[in-house]
Amino acid sequence: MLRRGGLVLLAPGQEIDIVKRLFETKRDWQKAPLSEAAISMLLNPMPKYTMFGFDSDDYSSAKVVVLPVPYDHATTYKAGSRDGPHAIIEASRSIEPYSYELGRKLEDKSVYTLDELQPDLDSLEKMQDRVSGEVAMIIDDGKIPLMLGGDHSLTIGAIKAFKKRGRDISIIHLDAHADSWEELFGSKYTHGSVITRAGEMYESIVQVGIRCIDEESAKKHRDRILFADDFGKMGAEKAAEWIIKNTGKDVYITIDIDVLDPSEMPSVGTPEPAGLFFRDLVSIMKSLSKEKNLAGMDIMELAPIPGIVAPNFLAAKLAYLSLGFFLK
Ligand SMILES: [Mn+2]
Repeated sequence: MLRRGGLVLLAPGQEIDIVKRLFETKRDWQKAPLSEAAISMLLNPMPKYTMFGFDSDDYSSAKVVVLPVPYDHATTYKAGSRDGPHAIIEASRSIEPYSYELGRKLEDKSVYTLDELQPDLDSLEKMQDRVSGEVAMIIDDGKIPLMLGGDHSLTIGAIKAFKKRGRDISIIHLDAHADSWEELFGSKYTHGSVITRAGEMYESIVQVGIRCIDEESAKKHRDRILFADDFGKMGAEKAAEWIIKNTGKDVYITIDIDVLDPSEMPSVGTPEPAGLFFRDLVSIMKSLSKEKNLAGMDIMELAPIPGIVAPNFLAAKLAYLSLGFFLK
């Protein structure tokens, strides 16, 4: 039996044997004819429930550790990103392992998926500390954390871990929103203050795809921002050159998935028109991977819409290609 992508390829006739065997094990009252869909499910069992369906239990060989965080208590408008990690992992299991863009497939043993991180409901800050603890362990083990959110406030926790460990990183922030409120709705730790908190830890920050910002930050931080319309005029390649020039060697890439245009990415809690596209992000990742070391990464704020799976596949594919470029 050959496994390719999410499918099991059977030798001719083999499927009939399997269905027959399954049928024979049933009791009489269960011997109703199987529907085509049921047969297809029996013949094509899904790969393991891990990122990309990778079949490896070996943490030590992993270069990347996926940390799913189903938490959206710091959301300020429409909640739902607590379902993001599950939707991304679920979709990622059906990605074709060979990528023509990478010219290869990612190795199963290079990516290890942790269990979902349980929420701490006491406070946003406590939850961020919990994330920080997990991420610190991953970086202590010399591995690259890939956090799947969850709302963007969790990124504060991840960056805190790098700071605690004294790591010298630049932050590349891709988002529709500048997230630069000092505080929002009485809290310094919501998803609207991520970059303000990050800025207290690291000076080197660039923000790309922004199209929603408060007046003070727009003036104060103009030099570190590529607004979405700047990006549109420059194109992805020039934009990547700008990012490369304005950041250090080791980068933490935080992606609020609402950086994408809502026509391509409707599954977000706070959509903004006139965004970037998937191709732009892939192009940026490819360029960055030639010049930078990936210290860590996150993909945040995917709030799946029931029945609309394309955005979930987009997020999963973005993770696959990004890791592929950087792991080389
Ligand atoms: Mn955003």
